[in-house]
Amino acid sequence: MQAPASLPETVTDIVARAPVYDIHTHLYDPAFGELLLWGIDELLTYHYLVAEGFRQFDLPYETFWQLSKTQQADAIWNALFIERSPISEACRGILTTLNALGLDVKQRDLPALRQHFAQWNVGDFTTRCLEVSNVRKVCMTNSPFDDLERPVWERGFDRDPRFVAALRIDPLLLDWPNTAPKLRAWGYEVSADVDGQTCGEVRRFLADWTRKIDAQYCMVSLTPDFVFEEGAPDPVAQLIEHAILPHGRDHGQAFAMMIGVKRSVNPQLRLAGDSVGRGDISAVENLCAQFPENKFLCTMLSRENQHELCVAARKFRNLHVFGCWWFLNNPSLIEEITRMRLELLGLSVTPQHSDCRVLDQLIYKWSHSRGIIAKVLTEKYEGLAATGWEPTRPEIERDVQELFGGAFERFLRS
Ligand code: HDL
Ligand code: ZN
Repeated sequence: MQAPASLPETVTDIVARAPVYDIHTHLYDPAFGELLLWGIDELLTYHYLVAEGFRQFDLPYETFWQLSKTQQADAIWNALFIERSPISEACRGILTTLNALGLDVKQRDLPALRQHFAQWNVGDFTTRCLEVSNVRKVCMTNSPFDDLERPVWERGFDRDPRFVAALRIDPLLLDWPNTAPKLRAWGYEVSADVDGQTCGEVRRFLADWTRKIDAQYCMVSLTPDFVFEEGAPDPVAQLIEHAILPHGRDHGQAFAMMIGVKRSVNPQLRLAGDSVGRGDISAVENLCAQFPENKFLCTMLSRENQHELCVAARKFRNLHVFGCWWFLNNPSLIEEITRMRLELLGLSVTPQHSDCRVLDQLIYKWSHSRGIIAKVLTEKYEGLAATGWEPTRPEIERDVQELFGGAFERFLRS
């Protein structure tokens, strides 16, 4: 008779088996063709590794950018994997992915790795990655302002049900003067000054695209200095108050704010050039308090914002906190933030999203996060057991499903 599994073993097993809804990624339905990135050269040239590579390169930025994708990958492989051990999270992640795909990384043989990926087609590889990572649903980031993406939506395509859409509207909120002419060109009667008609037309634009892509939520990334006061005259506040939020109420659609990005602090790094700044939690509190009929999703990029974001979520049930985003997506910070969230919010939170830009990354980002989330959850269940409250396997399975997308889906339906 086998001894019953220990609590750590039970929690680890349940977390490993629980399918995940990955609620924010930059992946695409395979129907988008080249926009869906995958394979070893895309893994190696992920902007996280570009930033780390430049810390070791002595070549000028432009020299690197003029290299082919393969040459860029070679440079990063040599600098971060061969000439020194790949111990950073982004480097280790590639090795976790390759190992999980059954590849022998100790050979350190990049040409052999390339030969392996060359044998895959995107459809089969998509299924393989979703299976290995145990991800049941991937939410994309879909922008009507992306000139490569928009035509695919306008042409129409048979959707892969494993990929759902989120409506990304950064240019509308962050660059209205240059965005208004685009909406006019698309047939929306908007003007540079944000008046009543303009807000009505922006609502029509949001509704059209919500229907077109079946948007699960509407999202924007915001700089650290983002503030909000009801009635404020600036275009951003006006568009939020008189277009985005009424649209959200009309469609029961949540508004996701990703706050704290300092865009392009080093433009020579291109996509890798963004940084982080502490945001103002009062903007989130004001929106949640002044618009109780709206649903807000929020993740903040600064470690210093995490505790106050948890406290804000305790105050407002129309606020759902998610993810250890970007510069927070590292074991030490995921553990700290997840422990804080479980202690303050219980299971009414979505601890993680992957933010993947390359399909294969699903494997490592979820493998690494599952391990940390299981560790923190075990600690919490052991705390319960110490009081005499014995958590059962079905209860733990139910709880983990909540954390891995169930609470999020319920919040979106609420
Ligand atoms: O704005 C965002 O959605 C960020 O996630 C950026 O895309 C960023 O470049 C990123 O990929 N972070 O992981
Ligand atoms: Zn993102």
